[in-house]
Amino acid sequence: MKGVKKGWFTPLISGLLVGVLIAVAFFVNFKQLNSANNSKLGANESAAEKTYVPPGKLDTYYLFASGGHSGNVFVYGVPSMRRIRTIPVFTPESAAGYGWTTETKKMLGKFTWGDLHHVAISETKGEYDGRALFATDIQNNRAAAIDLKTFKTVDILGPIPNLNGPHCAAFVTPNSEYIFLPTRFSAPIGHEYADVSQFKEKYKGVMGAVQYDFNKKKLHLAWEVMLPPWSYDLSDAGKKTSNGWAVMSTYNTEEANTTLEVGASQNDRDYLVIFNWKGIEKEVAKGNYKVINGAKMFDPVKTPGFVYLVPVAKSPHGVDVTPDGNYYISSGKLSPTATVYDWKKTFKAIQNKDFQGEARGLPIIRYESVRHKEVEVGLGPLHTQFDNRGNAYTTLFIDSAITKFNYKTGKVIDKIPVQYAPGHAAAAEGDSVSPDGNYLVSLNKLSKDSYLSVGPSHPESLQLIDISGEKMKMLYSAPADPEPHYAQMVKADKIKPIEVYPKDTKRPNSVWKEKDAHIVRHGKNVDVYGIAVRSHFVFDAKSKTPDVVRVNQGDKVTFHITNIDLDEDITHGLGITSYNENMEIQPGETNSFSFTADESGVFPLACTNFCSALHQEMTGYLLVKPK
Ligand code: RUQ
Ligand code: CUA
Repeated sequence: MKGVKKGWFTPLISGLLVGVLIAVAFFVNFKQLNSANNSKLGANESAAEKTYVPPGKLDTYYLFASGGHSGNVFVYGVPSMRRIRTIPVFTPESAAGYGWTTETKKMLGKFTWGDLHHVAISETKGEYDGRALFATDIQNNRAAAIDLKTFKTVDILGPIPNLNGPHCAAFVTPNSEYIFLPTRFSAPIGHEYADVSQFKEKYKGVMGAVQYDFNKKKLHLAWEVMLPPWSYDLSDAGKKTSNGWAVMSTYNTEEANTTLEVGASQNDRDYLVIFNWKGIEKEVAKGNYKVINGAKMFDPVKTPGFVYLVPVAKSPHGVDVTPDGNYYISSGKLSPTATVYDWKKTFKAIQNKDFQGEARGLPIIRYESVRHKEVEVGLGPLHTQFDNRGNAYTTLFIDSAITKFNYKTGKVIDKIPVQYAPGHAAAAEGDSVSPDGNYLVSLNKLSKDSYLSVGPSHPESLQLIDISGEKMKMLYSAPADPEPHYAQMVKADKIKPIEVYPKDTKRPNSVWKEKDAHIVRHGKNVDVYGIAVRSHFVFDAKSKTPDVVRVNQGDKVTFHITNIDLDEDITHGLGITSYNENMEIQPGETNSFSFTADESGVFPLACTNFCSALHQEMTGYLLVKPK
């Protein structure tokens, strides 16, 4: 019996035990799974909360992102990451009539595209001041200024003589004294002809120093610096203790004249180029320059003491000055290390002539004398941003991540994956002397599986990261059009846009009363001085058909239209059927376009911007009488 009892009892007990154990294990496991799910859900929920800006509420930051080869600037609100505006800069844009109006046509000249890589907000005492935004076109050698009162491009300078692809720009000095434009390509000065076999003798790098007159809203070229035939990459201006100096990175110090992929990756080290812009400014004021193609060219080899080289790991892609102005950080794209350099040590080394030789007549400062820390950040380090607690955030293109480290101690603190291949990152007030330390946006070159597929080419992505704590937290991913290169994030209350253009009765070509609208004919020139007001056009107040313009075939016709609706957001447009003419006229604005009426017939015209319930009735005719 015992045996029998034992026979059934033991299996029963052990079976029960096993069952209980499995149940417990399952329960524990389930609980763990569940809590893991919960915490994941919790993380997503809190991320969603942190980016949610309910209807009627506004974002706390503007993010100005470069639009790359679209030639535009994209404006986002942060933290919602909603895109709120496209500012056309180097490329025509029909919604705004940009490239059709007389003024914008003149600004764009013969160019219909640009490659807008870097944006820079104007600064006062090293703080973003919200007055203007600068950008450069690295293809057609131009610089642009955008007025942040109207969010419109107000001036384009260029093509600037002697420059070839100002990729490293735009970076402004702490009081917006200058916008520097160093070149990516070396070429013979002034587009002269010389075969690439004469690269070493004939080709040069150049750095342009451009100034902006905030009152006249005009850019002009102040002077240029002749540089060795290398490629200059992203740069930064000194601040606080290093104010008056600036630094740019270079590659192809090998001076390869073809197949740069291999040719420019031979040397173990390239250089950072340090220059004393306040000193050069004084030299140029004294007349120490040579005029080349209309530019005042300063030669730092002939007049030493203003430009120095510092060794850096091979093929660097940028250099960034810390908010306190005490350090500058650069990495070689092909080495996993970021080097933190010390400005004070740099000045001391210059004073003591602590050099390790020279290249192309420029002294090379001894690396060991100026290096503060070497930090293992990860693979493919590109650009660095900062918070307000002494931390740096370096993007890692190859690792698809961002590494956070303390730039004083060199200690790596955190690393966060991003989707995918980040170029730049932009921190809140990140290039100023006082970053906010709360948000960082990773500007990624690839999004792969992040969004619904739109075919073989996917959108780029902007990822919002919370950097307020010890660990970085991913908050949001917003798609972007090609191609975000750089962005700056500025406190929303620093930007003070106007609501309507001021009623300025002295403004050329403006008309402010319906009864004053008129048409002037001088031979073949027909000038229409009209108004747009909800919901009609008046071109000729004295005519029985005030919204009809009659011209002869072959006439040169100009429409000058003033929008006299001085109400927020009441924008009109004017488009002429079949004539490929369109413009936008914002409240209180006067705009014009001109064309030759070479085709005869009847051409309906209409307001293109929905302005009222009777927008559809806001029409008229252009009548072109055949010859
Ligand atoms: S560069 S992605 Cu055109 Cu700013 Cu480094
Ligand atoms: Cu005016 Cu639509």
